[in-house]
Amino acid sequence: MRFSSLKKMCLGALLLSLAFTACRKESAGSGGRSGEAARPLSIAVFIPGVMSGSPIYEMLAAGVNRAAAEKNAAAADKPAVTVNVIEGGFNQAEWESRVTALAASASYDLIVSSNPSLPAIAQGVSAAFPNQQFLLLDGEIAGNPNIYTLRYNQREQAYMAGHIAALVTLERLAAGLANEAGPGGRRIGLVAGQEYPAMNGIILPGYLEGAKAVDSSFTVDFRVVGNWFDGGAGASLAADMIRRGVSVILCIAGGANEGVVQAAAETGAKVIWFDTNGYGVRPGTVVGSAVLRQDQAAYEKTALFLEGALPFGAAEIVGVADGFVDFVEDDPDYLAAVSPAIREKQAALVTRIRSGELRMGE
Ligand code: RBF
Repeated sequence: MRFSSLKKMCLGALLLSLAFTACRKESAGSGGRSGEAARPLSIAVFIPGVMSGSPIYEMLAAGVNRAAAEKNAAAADKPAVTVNVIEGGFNQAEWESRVTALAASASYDLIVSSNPSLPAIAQGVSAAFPNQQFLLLDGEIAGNPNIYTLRYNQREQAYMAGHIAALVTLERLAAGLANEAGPGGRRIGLVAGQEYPAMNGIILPGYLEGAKAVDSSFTVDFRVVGNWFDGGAGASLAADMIRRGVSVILCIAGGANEGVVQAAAETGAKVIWFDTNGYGVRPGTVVGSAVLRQDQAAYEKTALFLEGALPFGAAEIVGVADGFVDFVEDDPDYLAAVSPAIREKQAALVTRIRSGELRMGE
């Protein structure tokens, strides 16, 4: 008697979970469905690292949350969308199993993430969980009907950074505030968290190209922290560069950027910020901000998903002309830190890129 009722309960639970799974499958990507007793859509934001110190991830979560909040505000009584932000931590070897677990849970209509290494991970997970859909920024893969990607023209972003770094360096040399970086010329610095194809193949060459547009003798002192959090390592790499005559450094090292800024501030050297407006991080020390509108991209693409209109299978690339990459020129700390002569030259460059007169494929 007890056994058979247990069996019934198990059967009931099984049927329930099957019905639940079927419902989930049907609703995926159909944010516009006319729901009777519809459950909310659920979105997981997977952060490959931690949010703190990495604005590219903070912008990701902010954009998804904004799209969800707008959808919920428009919904009659109960939430239409729920968002869970999950930090994957700095052990990159764990990311694939973390994403697999999210897909295996069948709890999320959409997994959102941002990182050049995520498309390959999602591709593998997608083969095992073909109902799972992904929205991935800062990465690229085309042709998987469950994966949409958007990446930025980071050659433009890095070019603008190199251009201002070179202008500031030349002015400092002329004013006797810096020494030649060594025989053979002028040098600017770049501190990266790690080496990866977009860094070595797009960002570093774009940065050098932007500097060479100012003066063809420029070279780049390129240093790698080895992780995205060690401020002490960032500081010692920057201090070593500065000792060798570099006086402007671009930092793309997440939480380690703090150390680069510290070392620069102590010696009077300057920093170029990447991804977000960083002038306020250390006014007077940060003299350029080449930004991504990742918050806007995350917002727009999540909203499209919620309307059932995200073009899965597509891989978009957006740049300055599309409004997703830019150089911040109107911040009071930029106006205070950088001379009018430099601002004018930088503005002329940015205008040429915005208008499409200067185009660069990445
Ligand atoms: N950028 C960050 O700001 N923080 C990070 O924790 C971070 N982790 C990364 C991990 C990997 C495996 C790769 C390939 C890139 C990472 N980036 C990180 C760099 C990021 O994708 C982007 O290139 C930079 O933010 C410049 O836009």
